[in-house]
Amino acid sequence: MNNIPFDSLTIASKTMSAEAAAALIPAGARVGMSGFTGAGYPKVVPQALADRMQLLHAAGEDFRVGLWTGASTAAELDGALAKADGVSMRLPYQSDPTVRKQINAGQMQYTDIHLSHVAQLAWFGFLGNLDVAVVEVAGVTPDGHLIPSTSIGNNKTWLQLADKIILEINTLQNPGLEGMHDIYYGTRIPPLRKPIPLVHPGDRIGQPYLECDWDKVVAVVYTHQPDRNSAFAAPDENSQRIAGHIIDFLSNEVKLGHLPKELLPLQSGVGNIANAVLSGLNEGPFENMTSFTEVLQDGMLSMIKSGKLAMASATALSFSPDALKEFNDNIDFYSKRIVLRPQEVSNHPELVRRLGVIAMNAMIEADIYGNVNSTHIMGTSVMNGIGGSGDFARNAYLSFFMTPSTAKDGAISCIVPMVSHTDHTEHDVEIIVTEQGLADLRGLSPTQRARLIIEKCAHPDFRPALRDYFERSLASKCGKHTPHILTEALSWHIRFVETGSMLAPKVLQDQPLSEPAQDQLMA
Ligand code: 0RQ
Repeated sequence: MNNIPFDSLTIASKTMSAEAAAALIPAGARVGMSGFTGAGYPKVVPQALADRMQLLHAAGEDFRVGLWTGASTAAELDGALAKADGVSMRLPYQSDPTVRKQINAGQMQYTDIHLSHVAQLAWFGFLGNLDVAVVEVAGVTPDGHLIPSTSIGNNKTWLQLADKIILEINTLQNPGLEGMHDIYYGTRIPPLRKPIPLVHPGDRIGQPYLECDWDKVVAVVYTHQPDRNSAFAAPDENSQRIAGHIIDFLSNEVKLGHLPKELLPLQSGVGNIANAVLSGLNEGPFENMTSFTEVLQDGMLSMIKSGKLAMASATALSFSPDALKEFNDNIDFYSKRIVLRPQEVSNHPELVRRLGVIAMNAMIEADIYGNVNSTHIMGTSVMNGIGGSGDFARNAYLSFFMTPSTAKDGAISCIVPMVSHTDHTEHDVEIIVTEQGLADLRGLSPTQRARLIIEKCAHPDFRPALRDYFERSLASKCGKHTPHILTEALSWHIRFVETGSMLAPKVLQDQPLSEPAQDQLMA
């Protein structure tokens, strides 16, 4: 319930321009903004804040803020504030080119956190006080409750914890969004935690509206602007092959009785490969599927349309312009089949484990033992962040990681002797897929994994060198459980940094597999 009486004059009395609202954010503030994968982020206050920062910087004043969000936002938020050199620290997931550049230049501190952990860390008090929340909503009910927008992310937490609230009411968002959200207010911090009572992706365990203490609302700004809505590339051949391997594998798991015929709830990461896998599933043999994921992209929308996906749970809707039109034109149909939740629920390890989610995430590279790097280029420069991949991978029923076998026109092998940064350890990675094939690592020891990953997933240009590295490691004096030649383990990355290619100057010729290796593969 709201803490103070709300009437029709409340909003009017607090309505102002973006510039006036931005002026209420002090230098050095920690600001929690809405936004998740380019959906539901504030559109005008961040730009006005960036303009103000630039003026103050020109006058010699230091003005930066700490920026917390749900996940990535868009040029009007992350981009604008980074271009104004206005962000001292950023958390969690981001994907903006200017932000990435500043982080990698050491000009912005970046704290990359599992997306399900962000709200609880804020509640524990580990991140410090939250000074201001800037949250986009689709509307306000007559009694002062907030109708969430196209993403929920951490909005519930930001609204509860912040000292001051600035609301952007985006009148372009479809009024039909009302009722699609499920805001659960039952999370507590230890020792008061109770089980989250969700046992099916479509369960509603909360309320459709965000609560708001209007006493804390210092500004309301009206906007009428679209979300980021980037288009997806049509699935390329590699993505289609990756999708094909996954679908064959899942079909076989159904035959083996490891999965029900409608599978288990799907989680799909962001990007073109993930979208291609969903397109493949839409054409594939499975019916009546469900999803328990964080971002609902075009692929899942098509699956809902075709009837293949009966119910989807997420925290954000991140559509291309075409998919957005389809969604808006048929919102009554989709709103019965989609539930949007706070990210602490959409990504909750307890629920991922209980529901038995099938997690499918993209990666940058994996090593021969199955450790996965999702975030760093050549070990030092961050790409985006871990996002929700760890929330799902560790707790999933099946955990897939997928990538083309090479990057940068074949100069980089995405299967390497040792990953240059580890986000998901071998213990959280069950199935690795490239266009070359699929390595099912369940129950295997590190050396068994290495043989399988090299033979099934590595590109033929790099396979001989990987075999050579592995066999020499095994023959060396090192431990035989996870053999490495430590002085060589990162030499592929070093070679790329120095020469622009991971390929050895003299590419090893493809050699036939040794007999023990063949036996292992056949087992
Ligand atoms: O570089 O942009 O210069 O062309 O990395 O690679 O192949 O376009 O793949 O867009 O699907 O992103 C892992 C980054 C994949 C993403 C990652 C280069 C490559 C290209 C991008 P260019 P692609 P995608 C749910 C789950 C972590 C978060 C996550 C990601 C660029 O999926 O951020 O999973 N995941 N969240 O050329 C050097 C390699 C490379 C490489 C690719 N081995 N070495 N460069 N690239 N492999 C969503 C959320 O949590 C919100």
